[in-house]
Amino acid sequence: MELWYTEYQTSSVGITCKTKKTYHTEKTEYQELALIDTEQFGKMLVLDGTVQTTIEDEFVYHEMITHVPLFTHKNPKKALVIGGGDGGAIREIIKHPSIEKAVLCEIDGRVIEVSKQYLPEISCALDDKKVEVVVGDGIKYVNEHKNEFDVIMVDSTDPVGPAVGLFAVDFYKAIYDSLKEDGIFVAQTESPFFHKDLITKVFNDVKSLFPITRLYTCAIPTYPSGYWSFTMGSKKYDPLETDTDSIPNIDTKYYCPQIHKSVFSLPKFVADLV
Ligand code: AG3
Repeated sequence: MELWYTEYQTSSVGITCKTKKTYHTEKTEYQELALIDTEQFGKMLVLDGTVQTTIEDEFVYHEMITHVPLFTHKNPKKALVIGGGDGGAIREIIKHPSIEKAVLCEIDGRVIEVSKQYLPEISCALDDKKVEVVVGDGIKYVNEHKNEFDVIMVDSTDPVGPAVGLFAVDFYKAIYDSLKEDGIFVAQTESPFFHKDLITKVFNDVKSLFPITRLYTCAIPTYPSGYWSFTMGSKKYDPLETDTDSIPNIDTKYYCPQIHKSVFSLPKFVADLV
């Protein structure tokens, strides 16, 4: 018998994948969690019916949410990931030569545990000695840690349920205060095709706090519309002024010095959102 999994991305569009196996399903304290194996994309983590990450395309998202801000900063030593319990962003951060410490603050400890069990390719760095894992509320965490981080990445789920507060201007203000005086913040900000109002709102909120605000995009096949955005707020460094010739070679599949600046060249309809 064939079993197919569908995420309903909007009320009229979905992505459907033929599955090979269901490894795990549970209702955690915060959300419904599933770990399935798909023919096309390999193992897939699903939260509340939405695709979070897959073995085949996770590199795009995890490299783009981390290396763009890390290489925009001149010397990042301490980084924080809010959400991101699968560990993919952490795996990329610790590839970075100057990083001394990476903190993961994920509200749902079960996401971390299930990822460690079934997605070692993605979660492999969570036990690294430079990594501290905090199971807790990211909003509370940034409010309790002021002037501490060089780079903060918000690797959240969609702006519904447990993640609503991670798209609020008060939270961005707390992040601003949690960053050092030359700190950089990046958040995943959904699809330029399906979430236009959200992108405009987040950009304006970030712009009201940070002197430099930039939007960048990339292709991620398993996310709604296959085209995704990230919003950066920076206190001092402008990614468009990064000296890309001095970026060292690190082990990546999507990010490279050329991509560092080109992702900020936006199609007209996306540029018009901000
Ligand atoms: N977090 C962003 C996933 C959003 C996808 N949305 C959807 N499928 N409707 C990814 C977590 C990876 N560390």
